[in-house]
Parts: sequence; C-alpha cells; structure tokens
Amino acid sequence: MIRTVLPAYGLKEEDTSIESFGTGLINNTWKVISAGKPYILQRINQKVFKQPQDIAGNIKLIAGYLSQYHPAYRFVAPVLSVTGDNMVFIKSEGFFRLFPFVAGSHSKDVVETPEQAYQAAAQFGRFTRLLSGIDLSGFKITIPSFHDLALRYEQFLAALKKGNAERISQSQELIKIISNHSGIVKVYEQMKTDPAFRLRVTHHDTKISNILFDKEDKGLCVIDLDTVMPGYFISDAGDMMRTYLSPVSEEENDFSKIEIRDDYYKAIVQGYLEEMKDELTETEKKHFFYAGKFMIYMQAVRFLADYINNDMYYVAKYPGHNLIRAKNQLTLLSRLLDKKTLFSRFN
Ligand code: GN1
Ligand code: MG
Repeated sequence: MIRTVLPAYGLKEEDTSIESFGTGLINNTWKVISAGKPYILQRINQKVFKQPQDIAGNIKLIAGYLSQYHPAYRFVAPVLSVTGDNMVFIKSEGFFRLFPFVAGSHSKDVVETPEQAYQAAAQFGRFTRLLSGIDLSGFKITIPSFHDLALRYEQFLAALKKGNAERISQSQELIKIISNHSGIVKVYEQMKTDPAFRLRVTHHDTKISNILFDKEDKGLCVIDLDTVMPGYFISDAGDMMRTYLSPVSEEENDFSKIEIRDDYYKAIVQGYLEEMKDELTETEKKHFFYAGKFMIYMQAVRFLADYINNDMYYVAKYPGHNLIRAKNQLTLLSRLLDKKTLFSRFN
C-alpha cells in the first residue's frame, strides 16, 4: 500500500488523500494533500534507476551549489523525511520522494503557444548556465549511457539478432529507415572525441511537463531531476524539439497530424540561446539543428528496439504500441529533415 510511506514524512493517514498524477512512462507519481497542504509523491522505478540514492546525491549537490551561488533561483528541493533524508525506502514498496507543490505554480502536459516553448527553453538553458561552475566529477550517473546514441544503436542491432523474430519481420520497413539514417550516429561518435563539444549539467528530459510556470505563464524553474547529470546540450535542445515542434505527441497514431511548426523552432532557439549563447562553442551552435535529429532518431531507435525486445522497457498499452511510437518518431524525423534549409536561418 502506497499509504505506508506517509509516516516516513510525518504525515497523518487520516488527514491525507492520494491520487494518481501525470503521464510519465517511468516513475509513478501521485498528488498528495495532507492537512490541507499539496505535495507531489514519486516512486522511483528501480528497473530504470538502479541506484536511487545516486539521484538523491545529485540533487543534494545541485541544491547546495545553487543556494550558495544563485540563492535567488527557485529550486524545488524534496521534502525531508522524519530522519532528514531526501528519499525514503519502504520495504516491498520501493524508494519514494516527496516534493512541495510550489504555491501559485502550474505545469502543462502540452505546449500550447510558441511563448510557452520560449519560456521553457530559457528555463532549461538557464539551469545549465547557472550550474556551469559546478564540479562535474561529483555527479553520479543515474542511468549509465542514457543518451549515448552509439550504445543505443548497438542495443538496437543486438535486438535485431536476438529479439522476437515475428516482430522483426513486421518492422522491416522501419529497420531500413533507421539504418539509412545511421549517419546521425556517426556524427555523434565524432562529437564525443571533439573538444568543441563540452559536457555540462544537462537535464535529459526537457518535456514541457518538467517546467513550472507562474500565473502569468512565465517559466519559474525546472523539475524532475532524476536524469540531471553531465551531458551534451544536444540532449536538452533536441528533446525540446522532439516534444514541442509537433502539435501531437509520440502517442499519436494518425501520422498525418505530425507537423513541424516553424514558430516553435524559432522560440526554442531564442529561449535556449538567450541563456546559453556565451556558454556554447561556435561548433555547438552549428549543431543546433542536429540536436533535434539526434534526439528524435534516438527515441525511434529506443522504441523500436523495445518493441523487438517484447516491450521490456516502455509500457505498451495495446499490441504494437511501441512500433507505432517508433513509426511516429521516424515520421517526425523526416518532417524535421524537410526544414533543414529553412531552419538554418534561425541560429
Ligand atoms: C521516458 O518517463 P518519462 O516520460 O519521463 C524516458 C525518456 C523518453 C520518454 C519518452 C528514464 O521519460 O528518455 O524520452 O520516456 N525516460 C527514461 O516518452 O528512460
Ligand atoms: Mg522523466
């Protein structure tokens, strides 16, 4: 029972309501109201995050650095348990965290205007910029090789050798498209050896629901710090493109609705560079468009590999769900590629 977590935070059973919240694919999230105060409770998926304590350690590091060097930044630190820990373990339930609900803030599941995309991009850029002086060696890698496209591609090739034969034969068309675009992996491999690409503290999950907005719809701060660790800017810029450019998400199975909206691209570039223009090298700036290709392609590779591996990672709500998600992402990729010339004018 999820309620067994309450005493660890000193919350009274009889005065607390808990209901399911949000749409993430990995962790479970609940909205908790206790003694009239709202919170967000999360259970860490331990299949994905093998060492949940590492997340707690990274968050502590960031909280310490920000409070020292950027005390005005609104950082949503977890509520401490009665024993003073920022994460608790409950036997046969797992690891939990509790966050305060920031008063007057709201989050969004879907980006509705270019202005919101701009606000979000500025917030993710700001987060990385404010942490530019932090010592990266103190960070734990919460998911090893999370955005290592070379490894993701290898895992995909391994799935083609050992995966479900029937699913492989159904996926032939997509397998071909993925292999035709493997140049995207090559660029990434070169990038890893090029000192012009720097490691910084990046978020690695820049969907709009990971931004808190105020009442005027101005961005307040970033949330969901599970995958915050050293990474390349293309992860954050690219995942914004992946999730903000099209009016429909990776869940859409009517691919005619997948579209790249020019004004949203412009908004992402402007918001992110407003914060990061002096941080990024010229070479990195030239790879802004590549960021979108990189993240969309990697997500397609991950969805298809998972489909072939019998949906071990991403929950499939209907048969073929991960195949549809992969097809969706490859459609998005091809629509983005059509914009190469136009978008090269924006940054
Ligand atoms: C997962 O759980 P959620 O939705 O925050 C995944 C991301 C993917 C995303 C696709 C730890 O994120 O990398 O982009 O699904 N997170 C992890 O919807 O694998
Ligand atoms: Mg997440």
